[in-house]
Amino acid sequence: MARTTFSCIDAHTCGNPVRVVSGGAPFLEASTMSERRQEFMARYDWMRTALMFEPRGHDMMSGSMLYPPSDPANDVGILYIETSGCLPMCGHGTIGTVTVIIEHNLVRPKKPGVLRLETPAGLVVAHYQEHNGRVESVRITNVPSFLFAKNLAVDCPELGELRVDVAYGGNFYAIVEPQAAYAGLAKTPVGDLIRISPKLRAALNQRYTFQHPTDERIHGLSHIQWTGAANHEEADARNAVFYGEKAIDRSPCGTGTSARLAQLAARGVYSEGDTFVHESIIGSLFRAKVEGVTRVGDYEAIIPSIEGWARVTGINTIFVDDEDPFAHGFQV
Ligand code: PYC
Repeated sequence: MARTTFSCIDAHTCGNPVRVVSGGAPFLEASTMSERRQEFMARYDWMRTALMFEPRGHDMMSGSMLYPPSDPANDVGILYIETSGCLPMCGHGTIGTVTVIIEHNLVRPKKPGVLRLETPAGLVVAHYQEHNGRVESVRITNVPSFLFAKNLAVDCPELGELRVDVAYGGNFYAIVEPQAAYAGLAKTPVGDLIRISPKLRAALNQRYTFQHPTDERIHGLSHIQWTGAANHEEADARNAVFYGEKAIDRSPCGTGTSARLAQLAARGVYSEGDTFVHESIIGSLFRAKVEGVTRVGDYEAIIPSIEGWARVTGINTIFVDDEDPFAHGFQV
């Protein structure tokens, strides 16, 4: 019998799961996290499906693996694993991973309170607040984020014609705002969003091309962000991000919040120094800020920061047994 063992520390960031693989990640020959992501997807994707899909995971499962940084000025490299694949960047995943790293001493930061993280999408710097061995909050300065396309028309199954903007915040997001065919989050059952989102994503990817202007490895629309008015008194807006095949992010979504802030900044609603509080489908909050402005290729971009919290839920030793017919997981 051949059995592969993974040591994992499970956590959640504002409600969404983060499974940090602290032992058992494969050795990757490539040196940058962007190249390692390609190598992992080509050679070891079974590890992702085994750890993320049922019966060891579930529809919302998301996690990370840790690698040495390619630049000695940085602290650690992060590979994101998720039900949908290996994301270039994941905000809730980063906040959870930083919390686990610090609370469980997985990496010694070069500078206390700061972790410089190499992600497949680029450098992300995390500042964390620690008290009595517990990380109370994490603020990440994300990769440059920008509005990619405005007012795209799409024939959305079940809803009819929709207009969406597409923005990049580490992944490409279609941002669906209330309009004639979509009444907003408060009036749309979550089950409808889960059923409609993959069809909308497929329709958009079929009709349009989404290519990062300076990184040929980042392409394709992966997420749908449904927006609506805030419920929480401290929030400016509420959102529900769909990813994978059936998942609605329980957190306010870090890369989605970055994309939304980039869209609103491009409209002139927010500018450098402004803050934006984003609420999730379960009422948890991320606090975002426009830290600066820059350019990505021909696009005007913002540098967003996202602040949130995570809690460790347990330590999990996971076996993947060759004789298990569901060794590599399944989805229904
Ligand atoms: O927080 O960036 C995020 C994220 C992406 C997918 C799920 N969460």
